[in-house]
Amino acid sequence: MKVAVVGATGLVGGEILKVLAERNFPVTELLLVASERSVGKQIAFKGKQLTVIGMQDAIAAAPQIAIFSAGGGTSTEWAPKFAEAGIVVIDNSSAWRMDPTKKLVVPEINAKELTKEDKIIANPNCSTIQMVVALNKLHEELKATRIVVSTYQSVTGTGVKAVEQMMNERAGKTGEMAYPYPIDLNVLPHIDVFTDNGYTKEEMKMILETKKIMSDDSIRVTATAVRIPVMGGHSESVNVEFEKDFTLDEVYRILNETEGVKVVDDVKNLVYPMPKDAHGKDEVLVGRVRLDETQPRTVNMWIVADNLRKGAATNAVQIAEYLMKHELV
Ligand code: 2RA
Repeated sequence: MKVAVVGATGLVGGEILKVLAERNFPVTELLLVASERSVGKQIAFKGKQLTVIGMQDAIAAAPQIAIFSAGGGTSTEWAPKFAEAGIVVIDNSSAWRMDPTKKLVVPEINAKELTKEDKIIANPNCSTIQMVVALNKLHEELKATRIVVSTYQSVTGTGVKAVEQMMNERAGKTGEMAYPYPIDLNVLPHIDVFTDNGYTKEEMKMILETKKIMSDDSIRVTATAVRIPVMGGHSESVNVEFEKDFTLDEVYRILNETEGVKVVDDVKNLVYPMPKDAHGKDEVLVGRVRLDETQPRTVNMWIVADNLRKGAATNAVQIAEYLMKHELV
């Protein structure tokens, strides 16, 4: 399989290269693609140095799959050009996620909807992916009616500049600011831009993408997205109300049977999911599972995953694996 990674010099791009190598994705030729200012840079893949090329050269080289992680502007402009050339685009940006003509795919949940006609496939937002992986089977069995989520998101979700801001602050150095305020020793209730309803775009992504991936517009979702000075993964406090009655044991049984989930929950021994444990892993870790004692048929849980892995790179590579396995590319 000839594969292009567009945005190869970014944090997610780097993680895609790692995931392709680790999972032994059968890459016959890898094209590393980035904006003009990165063309000519050298990046290692499986022990070989590869040279970064530009967008037009990537199209001319005719890969079968292009995994984009270069921001919404690049995806809006270039994904259709790749698709017109017959290249299947798996896009990590928010550009195509809510387009009704494009599929928004988490392989464990809805890859079966993919067909040969899908030339631009959207990868959901990181904080949405980990939540729906944890909740989808519970929804199938118990029917979720309302989700209240608050996130605690890693600076790696913003990118290299944000990691540098936090590290500079930690070292007492000044440098470029990725956020409007200091992030170290601070918490920002603000991810992505504010929208007219007072929610941020990150919060609206969680609300809208969840319904699309779970194919259920009736689920009521409300979200508060928060940036914290952490690396390694995003954490989420999730309160879910269901239509059907259940016991806590059933919730554990369903979570234990959910593909992609690892239950990490033994509070007597102080065992619960943390970003430092999720870092570098592909599973979504779920713990602190308990009944909401204020109302029936409702549970609280704590969901943690590496936002650069299952939240971005791994999910995209799993989509590519599915396309290949089912001969859709
Ligand atoms: C963030 N969700 O963490 C974004 C990354 N896609 O800011």
